[in-house]
Amino acid sequence: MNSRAFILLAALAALIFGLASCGRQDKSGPAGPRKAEEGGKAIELRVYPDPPVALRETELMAHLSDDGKPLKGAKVSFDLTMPAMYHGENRPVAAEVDTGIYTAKAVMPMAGVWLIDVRVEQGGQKFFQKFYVDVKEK
Ligand SMILES: [Cu+2]
Repeated sequence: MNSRAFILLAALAALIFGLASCGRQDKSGPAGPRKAEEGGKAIELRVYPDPPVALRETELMAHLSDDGKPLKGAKVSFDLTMPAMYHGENRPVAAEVDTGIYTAKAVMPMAGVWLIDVRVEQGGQKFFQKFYVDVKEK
């Protein structure tokens, strides 16, 4: 085999290997759901798609429960920030789409680590949970 053919073969092998490793990464599956509980009040955050993609619409969904029962009629909002830098206010307000399930659409303008603070208010009580979400490059 001459050297030119060898280089071509090596490049082809690298390409195939690269595609194969991308395929494996894609099968790693969703990162969520994320759940935290305090004083019987549980907040589970799901994001669609998971992981979210920068500059694309993401659906945020909070499943709320109190002592294991779905938490109805709460005011829920999400506060989206990037710990590394300031991106301005990004606080979509959620609507209750089913008992204890609240959703809002959001756009995160940059890939990287975002902090999603799920804020809940019900019957004069306020509570929250913060979740880290890794946003992918477009
Ligand atoms: Cu940023």
